[in-house]
Amino acid sequence: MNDAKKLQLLFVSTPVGALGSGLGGGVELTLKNFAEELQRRGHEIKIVAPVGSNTGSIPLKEIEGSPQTAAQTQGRETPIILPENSVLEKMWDYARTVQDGFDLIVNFAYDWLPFYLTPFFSSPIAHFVSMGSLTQAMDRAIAETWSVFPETLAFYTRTQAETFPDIVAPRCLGSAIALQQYQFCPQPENALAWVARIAPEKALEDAVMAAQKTGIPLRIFGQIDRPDYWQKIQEKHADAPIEYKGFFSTEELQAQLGKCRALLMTPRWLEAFGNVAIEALACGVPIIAYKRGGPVEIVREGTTGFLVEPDSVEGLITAIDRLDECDRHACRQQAEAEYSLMALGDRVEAWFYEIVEARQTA
Ligand code: HBI
Repeated sequence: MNDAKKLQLLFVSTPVGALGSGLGGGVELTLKNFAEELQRRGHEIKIVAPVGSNTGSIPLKEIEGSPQTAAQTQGRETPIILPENSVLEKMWDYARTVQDGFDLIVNFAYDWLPFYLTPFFSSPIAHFVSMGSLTQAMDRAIAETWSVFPETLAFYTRTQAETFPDIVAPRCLGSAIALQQYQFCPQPENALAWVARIAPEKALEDAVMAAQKTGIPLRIFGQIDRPDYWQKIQEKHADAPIEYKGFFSTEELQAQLGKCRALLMTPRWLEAFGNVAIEALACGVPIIAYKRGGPVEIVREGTTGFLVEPDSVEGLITAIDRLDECDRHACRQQAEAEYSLMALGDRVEAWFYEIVEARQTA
């Protein structure tokens, strides 16, 4: 097949909220990155997303309806649930009616319905899986799609893909950021950074304890998702050198993050990727992260950061003491080499061509 063929692509968004609302977490940035980079390469993209979405210059079909409950809030044995007047159902009904006009439909939902529908569509469907294993019903839907159409699945990282049963040699796309929006900062101030939604699964208290023990101030960035949890941390560690900065735009965040000596990543759950890690690298900031999930594949031990025993505050402290071994230029260089939109675009384009080609020769 001629790789120069320009594709007509229909992107079907996550059903948990409108694009641009932040409710869709990291996958919102991923969808935007895919769309902008592929459009730049001459492919034609249309996005189907819940009403209220914002996709800039990319054509958008907005769909009304009730959102899907976030999968990470449900237990492993939760059955498949669709609300009345489901936006997921209506987005896929729209996709069905327009499918003949597209070479490929791309699913960004971590939900059962699009996996189930795959063999019923005449156009091929690519699935981008945005989280690790959470429920048995989704594990099965993903495994069954894998067994029939393995080329249609892609993940962020190997560590994430390995949480699913029966997935062997998965396609992993990683992630990317618009590097020109991040400025390299060669000389930091004496401060550490922590960037995430403030919620128990992100374990801010571990970073706070590390700041307290080392005496190095911790600057905290992110939406206060759980005010009760944040309140408790402040009460319990009243004398810790911490400062809450706020939830910032990329422009402001990168300016502040760049001035820090390191980014601490302390999640208790398995982070599928962790976009803040590559934002830090782009600013020249090394990463100190628990050795689980996406950061395991990002951090270059001793050069662009350290991976420490999960849930060990002592491990964080030891790594902080060794920060001088890291090289801020190497951080920026790693971001440029591995996490540019260009590099991501090459991987995504190769994936899409492979699916379209497999369908044509089938
Ligand atoms: N939950 N049910 C469901 N469907 C999604 O597409 C979904 C989700 N939870 C989170 C999520 N997507 C995104 O925030 C990812 O970035 C993690």
